[in-house]
Amino acid sequence: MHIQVVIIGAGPAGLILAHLLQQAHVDAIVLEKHSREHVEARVRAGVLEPVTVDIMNKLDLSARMHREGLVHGGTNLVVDGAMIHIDIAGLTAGSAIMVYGQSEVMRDLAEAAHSRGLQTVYEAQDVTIEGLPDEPLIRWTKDGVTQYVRSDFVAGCDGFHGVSRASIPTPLLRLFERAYPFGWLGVLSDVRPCNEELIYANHERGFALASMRSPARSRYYIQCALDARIENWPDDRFWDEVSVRLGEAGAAVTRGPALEKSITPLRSFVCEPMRWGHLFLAGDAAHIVPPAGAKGLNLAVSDAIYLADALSRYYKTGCRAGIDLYSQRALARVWQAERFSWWFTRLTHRFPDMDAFDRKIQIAELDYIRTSRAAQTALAENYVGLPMSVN
Ligand code: RFL
Ligand code: PHB
Repeated sequence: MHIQVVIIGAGPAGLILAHLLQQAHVDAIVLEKHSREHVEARVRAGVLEPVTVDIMNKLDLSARMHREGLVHGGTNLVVDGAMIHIDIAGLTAGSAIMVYGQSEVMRDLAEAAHSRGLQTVYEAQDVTIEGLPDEPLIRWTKDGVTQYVRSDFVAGCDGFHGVSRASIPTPLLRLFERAYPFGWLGVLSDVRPCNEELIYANHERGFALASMRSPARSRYYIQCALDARIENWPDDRFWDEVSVRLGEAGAAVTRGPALEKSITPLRSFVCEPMRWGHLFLAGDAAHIVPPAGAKGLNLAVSDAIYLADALSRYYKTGCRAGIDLYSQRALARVWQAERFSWWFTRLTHRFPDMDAFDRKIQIAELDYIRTSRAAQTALAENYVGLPMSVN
């Protein structure tokens, strides 16, 4: 069997790419290690940039998002209890973020993949890529039967731990990495959010984030030690801590049982280049950002847009320019998001080695943001996502 494009991974990058390729009449198959239920059950990102919303519109996949998602024209910072409102819409000529969970995005993408006849194989085990860099041969096992396909191209959309990046010889890659000395402990609960918009709080005891999924479902995070264990964080301890760190908004926190509780380590990571011959990397397979900037899912989507554009141009006109430029175009946006996420993490978190001087500098920067429209504009512009390059 031969197919134009094999996509490994049915996360946001893989499924957005599959839908875009279908629109461009490019043949593709998606191979996903886990079941569809597993992929949709993962509680991850919650904030969509306008670029992501636009592509869901363009794919005619946005009806439920517009019905159930929450449009926020602002966000908030809290420093030692006092709130700073960032008027995103006012500072960016009307841009807004869409609060809509990654699980909902995945459900919309997977349902449409099914109804539109996209070839998707869930529970594809032991995927391997041979014949790289130029003549990919992809094997996998499904229900005990080994299958294989030859393809023109492979899109590695299989996340940080996938096989795609691991198939590239290490001497050909440059890896850039920063590990942070803390993690995030997240709780999802069916309680009313404590505020209409998100709140990012910098507190002496560490960072906290108040987010939401709907008017009846909240998502909270607190910075925790790298060796923190879920069993040491019973619900009451979590609610006490989040209420303290959120300052004045903390009083409005409604407590409830945790539907989900998880710990995520934080890291910044970029792999260059994002292409080796006929293999492309997209999304978490090529880069990771700490979640404070809400950029992970959105970067996965912008990579998929660049890659779909490159491949559809190639199949339509034979022009390889998009393919040759893919890594460079994607990395330009990736590094902007890396910078913003790193900066926002440094601004809002308590680092274990921080001394009194570092703390004063953090507070001075937050004070500057409180009083400077220019500083607020820089934050708002990056938070809603920088425009995609079109060349
Ligand atoms: P994904 O979503 O990880 O999807 C990759 C898919 O590939 C599959 N896979 C394989 N399939 C076949 N063969 C293999 N060998 C495979 N290996 C892996 C996986 O099962 C999976 O379905 O990557 P993608 O598409 O690049 O999307 C990236 C986003 O999901 C990610 O950036 C964000 O969710 C990051 N992230 C967060 N981002 C935010 O903006 N806000 C958040 O609050 C937030 N929380 C998170 C997160 C990521 C997390 N993990 C573990 C990566 C919380 C967690 C726990
Ligand atoms: C979330 O709702 O899960 C969320 C929101 C904003 C972030 C990170 C996570 O920056």
